[in-house]
Amino acid sequence: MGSSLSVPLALIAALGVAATPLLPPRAAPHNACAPFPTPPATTAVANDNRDRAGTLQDGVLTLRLVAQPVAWRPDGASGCALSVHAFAEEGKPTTVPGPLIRVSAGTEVRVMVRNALPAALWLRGLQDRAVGGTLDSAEVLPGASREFHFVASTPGAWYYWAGAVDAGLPTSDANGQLVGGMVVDSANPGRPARDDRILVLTRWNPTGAPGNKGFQLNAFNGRSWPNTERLTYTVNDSVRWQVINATNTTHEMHLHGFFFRLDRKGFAIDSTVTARSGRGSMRVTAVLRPGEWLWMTWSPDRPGNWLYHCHLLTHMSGAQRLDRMTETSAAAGERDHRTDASGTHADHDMGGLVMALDVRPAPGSTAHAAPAARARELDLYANRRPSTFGSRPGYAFILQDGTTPPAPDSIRIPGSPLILTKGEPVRIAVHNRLTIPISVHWHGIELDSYFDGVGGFSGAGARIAPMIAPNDSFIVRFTPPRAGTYMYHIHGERGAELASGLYAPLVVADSAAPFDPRKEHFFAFADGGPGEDNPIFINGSASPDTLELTAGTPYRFRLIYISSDDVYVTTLRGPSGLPLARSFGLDGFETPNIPLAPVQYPTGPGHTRDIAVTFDSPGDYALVAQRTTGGQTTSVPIRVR
Ligand SMILES: [Cu+2]
Repeated sequence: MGSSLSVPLALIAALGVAATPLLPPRAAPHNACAPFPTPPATTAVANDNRDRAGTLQDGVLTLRLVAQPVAWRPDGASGCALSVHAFAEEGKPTTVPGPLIRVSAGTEVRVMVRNALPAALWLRGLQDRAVGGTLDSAEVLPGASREFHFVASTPGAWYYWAGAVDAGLPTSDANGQLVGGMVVDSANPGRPARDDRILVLTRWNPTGAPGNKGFQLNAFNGRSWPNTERLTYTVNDSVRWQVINATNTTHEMHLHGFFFRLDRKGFAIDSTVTARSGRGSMRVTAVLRPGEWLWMTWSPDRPGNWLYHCHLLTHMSGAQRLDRMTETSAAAGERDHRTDASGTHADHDMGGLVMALDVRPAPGSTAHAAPAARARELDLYANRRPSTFGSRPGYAFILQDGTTPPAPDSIRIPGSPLILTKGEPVRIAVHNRLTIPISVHWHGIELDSYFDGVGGFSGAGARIAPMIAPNDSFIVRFTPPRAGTYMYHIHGERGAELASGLYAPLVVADSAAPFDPRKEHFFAFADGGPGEDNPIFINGSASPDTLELTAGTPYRFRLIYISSDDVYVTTLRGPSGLPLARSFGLDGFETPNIPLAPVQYPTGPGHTRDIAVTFDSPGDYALVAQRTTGGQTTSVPIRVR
């Protein structure tokens, strides 16, 4: 018997899984795993979804699956183990997520499923997903087997799953890892497979977890940050990902530094496919609702370290690491407010649904020279004002106006809008006046990795951006290449800095169409302060002032969504129903020829939206935000004269 490390590594090697963690796997501190029940002796292997399960012969895929108990270690061999149920291909190690069924459209699939668990299982998803079809379920009794037989006709990134009850989605209890990808490729895919990857999201969210309220663990292909796989690309690679949300909650998946094209979306749970290939909308963030999957393509044109992560804080914060399960919320808050700069954002503050991308320079390329053009110089201060939210401080990014820095306790929420010009270099000195190290992300801006704002990670090779220590500053340089609406915000956090104000609009205007404050208005949708059960803030207030506008004037509304975790439905209401407007830009990427439609959309954090609206007639209008998880609303009254 080898050491506890050697067995899983041998299994990984046997499967040809070359998962490269960003950082050495972090050994769990002594006793950190104590709250978890003793796991089964067998450890699941993280499935990177590069190997197809089963045997393909004469156009028929044959696969034998078994559902059984297993220890799942989302942080690798030295991390804590969760006792879960998962699938194995008979005779092979159990994997999380389950074995990948991957076939070309038209392939006949025969899957035998054996239930080695002590309770009955309901199986779903092992069937064809022809558009318009409905999903069946089938019960497999303990010790019994059942065969599923179908022809996979419809391309998509589906999944199969099992649970104790005949439910519509995977659960997030011990059965939450009883899911596996089922990818059906076009019969004639016409693209190289090298950069094609499948990312399956799963979740563990027990009820009654001790201490750390709201604790949950979310994983990419069976691994959780900082032990997720590091994906490696070369500049100009053509990258395609099929991202499958096999969790029972919504995620807002954000790519740093690059736009991606959303090619196709669908629901694993009801056979719907939404083809978008005609327009291929461009995004930096895409929502994945429960049971939803997407195809996305992108091409890195700049080297460096980048992230792909969920923008919901509870799915990407360090608080969801398994070795912090024992911490109470109060202890976590205490730790989060410590003042030392030793732990960086990357290795300390993030957890869960975060994936590192390592983009290497193209062969033969050399580092390009610093831009010759003279940069516009700005000084930006991260300020703090005590007792802003009851006894808790408020924060803001404040731009220096003139030659004198702003007072350290001057704040406005959201922070100062940055109005930049497309193609014009800017140099921003970020001064940290807080008591904690910070890291500032320029969300949606295509810039050099070093300035992307993930302290301890952004950059390349030995040149890694530091955290900005208290009383220190950091110079950010970029030349925005695209006009649109963006934002800047603290990246991740240690306490509740985002909810307490550390975000602001960032506009890139075209020099041919300069920003016009009379006709362009920001609406920043965010949390109304730290803690729970706060109102929705629109532009820093739960009861915003009335906006006075004029009928017949074309306006541009720039909407910015930066709550910690909430999705808001935004509605523009008028005296006689819902006025029509043109939503012509999402995430800063403008799309031409969008028809007029009512303004009414659910939007999660990490998005921006541009709306063109002309009010035909005077009256009282309102832009209303409503939380999807509750009835609470905040409105901006708009009086049109
Ligand atoms: Cu998420």
